[in-house]
Amino acid sequence: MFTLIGERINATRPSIQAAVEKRDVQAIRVEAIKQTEAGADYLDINAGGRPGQIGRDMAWLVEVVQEAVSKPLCLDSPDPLLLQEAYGLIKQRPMINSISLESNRFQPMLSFLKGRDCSIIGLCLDDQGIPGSVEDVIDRAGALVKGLEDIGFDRDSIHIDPLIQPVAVNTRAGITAVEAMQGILQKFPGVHITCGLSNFSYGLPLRRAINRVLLPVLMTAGLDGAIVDPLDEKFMSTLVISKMVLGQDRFCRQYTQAAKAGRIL
Ligand code: THG
Repeated sequence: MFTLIGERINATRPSIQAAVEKRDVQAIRVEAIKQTEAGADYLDINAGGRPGQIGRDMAWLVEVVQEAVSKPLCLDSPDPLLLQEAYGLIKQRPMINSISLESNRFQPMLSFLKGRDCSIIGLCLDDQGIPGSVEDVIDRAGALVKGLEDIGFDRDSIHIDPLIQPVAVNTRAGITAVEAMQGILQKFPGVHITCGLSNFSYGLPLRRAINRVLLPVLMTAGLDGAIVDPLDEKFMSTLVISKMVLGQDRFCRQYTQAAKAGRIL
């Protein structure tokens, strides 16, 4: 199964930031309901960074979204204390987004995660910053898997994010991601691979056209989840077709349903 994480409730988006500041329940409800209807499996919740407010903002978002829909949440923050507060409010097994290898964050995050019932996104980020080579990405994935397995997580709960680079910055960003994903799955079979797909097209015009081609390329390398905008209808159409092409749609049932409903574009 492909794990679709709806990215829209993110306070780095100005409209969400404004809704959070005004405590505009309706604006957030609409985002939660629309993404759920569009087929999101999880709703990413990122409260942004209002100084001194972020804990309260995150708690408010979690409560408003859970009132509106019954979907598991993907709690998006690097701060274990903030995650701990939000975790105390959740009603369904969440995804924690994310743990990284940065030395001031790795151990505190492991302490928070130990004994909790959740899935977890592991970012291939350490003190050296963004990984340079394919081997770097695979090594970091290995360190994440080891740290998480050591505290009791099974591979099915681990989603590795190799951190896709903008292709406008690095010509080989796409092929590096492909090779890294293949290598991770070869060395650590059973883990999941996810990413924020839109990083790749950063700085280029017509980003959505790029994102929806990148998707099946990466799925062929083993990507089985993504943090994306599920209201992008052409993207969602590409996802349905890609699953069918890659043998993940028995009897072409989902494709046929989507076609009937006018969702193949
Ligand atoms: N990996 C992981 N988590 C992540 C990311 C990642 N969380 C945050 C981010 N990246 C994914 N989420 C978003 C949320 C919103 C937008 C992009 C990524 C977004 N982008 C518009 C744009 O870029 O054009 C902004 C304009 C708008 O307001 O719509 O909205 O990589 N693990």
